[in-house]
Amino acid sequence: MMTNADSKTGESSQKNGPLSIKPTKSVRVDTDNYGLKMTLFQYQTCPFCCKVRALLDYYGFSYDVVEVNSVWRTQTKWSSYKKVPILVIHGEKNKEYLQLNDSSVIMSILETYLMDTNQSIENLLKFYPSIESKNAKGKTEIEFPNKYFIMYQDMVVKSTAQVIKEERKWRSWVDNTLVHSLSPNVYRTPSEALQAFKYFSQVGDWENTFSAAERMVVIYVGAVAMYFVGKILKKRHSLKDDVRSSLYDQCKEWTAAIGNKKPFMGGDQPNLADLSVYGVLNSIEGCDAFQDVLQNTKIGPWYERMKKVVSHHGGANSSNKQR
Ligand SMILES: N[C@@H](CCC(=O)N[C@@H](CS)C(=O)NCC(=O)O)C(=O)O
Repeated sequence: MMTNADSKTGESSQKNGPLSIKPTKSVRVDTDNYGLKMTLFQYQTCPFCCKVRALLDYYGFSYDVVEVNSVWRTQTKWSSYKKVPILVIHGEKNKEYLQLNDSSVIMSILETYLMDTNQSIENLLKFYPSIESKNAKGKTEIEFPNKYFIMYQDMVVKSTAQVIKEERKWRSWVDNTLVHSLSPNVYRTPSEALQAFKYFSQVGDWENTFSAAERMVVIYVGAVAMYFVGKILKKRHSLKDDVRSSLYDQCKEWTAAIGNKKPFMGGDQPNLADLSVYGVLNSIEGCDAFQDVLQNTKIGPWYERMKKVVSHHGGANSSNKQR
């Protein structure tokens, strides 16, 4: 077993480390007084990265973004962890930087931090060890067993155990169920797959990430490949033949769980489950599948509420947030 923090020891001295990479974009929020300097290494339309951005924007954090080239991944060569999102926190205490891996770990650490912003992120990172194992095909897999846990330590907790469990349950449902419906849906037909890739190219600023020729190859080859991958994933995750109805069922399950007595799963304000579902659906907002979801389920009003509260930094000034 290694810890999330240990995995970074020694890498901070590398020449081409994360701090040497020029951000693609800077998000600045005037009211941000959290005092963290952060860079998100991401793909714009990766659902896991969208979850993290939903949280950062909701709480009104300022942060830089490095858009990673999904083919060459040059921007994450410095990291032994090969997935995105990666959140780099600059200059915490003795370390040049801290590396936070995995969307759910990042969300849990920041949520824990917000309960008392005097806590050091370096210490919080120790609560989220990673475990490496080999899967049946011999590929290394990394798991973070505590990723859905907020570390309450000696804080006063107002929420009931039931509410806390529900939040964890739905966060896990997002990563293990909802997310698996995306690819089979957005790549359902060759033309939808092409439309999805064109949308990803547009919002992911691929004009600046790839040369014109590379972009064409990525879009057309990617669309064909993902059309077939979508079919494999549909089988693997036991989706219905009509993959749309699996996605509709999941959205209906989510809105039914919220009920009609409160605006968000978290009550008057979104919790990490709301932010996770929103982030994942936000990643496909420009695809036909998302428009179909709006037309065939009642998730629209909740989604619009989320969009508003996230884009207006509804959770800003949450230092010393009580949970
Ligand atoms: N459990 C991870 C999953 C992240 C993930 O799978 N990211 C994809 C992009 S959507 C990735 O980086 N894939 C590259 C790879 O698997 O090598 C999280 O929640 O952050």
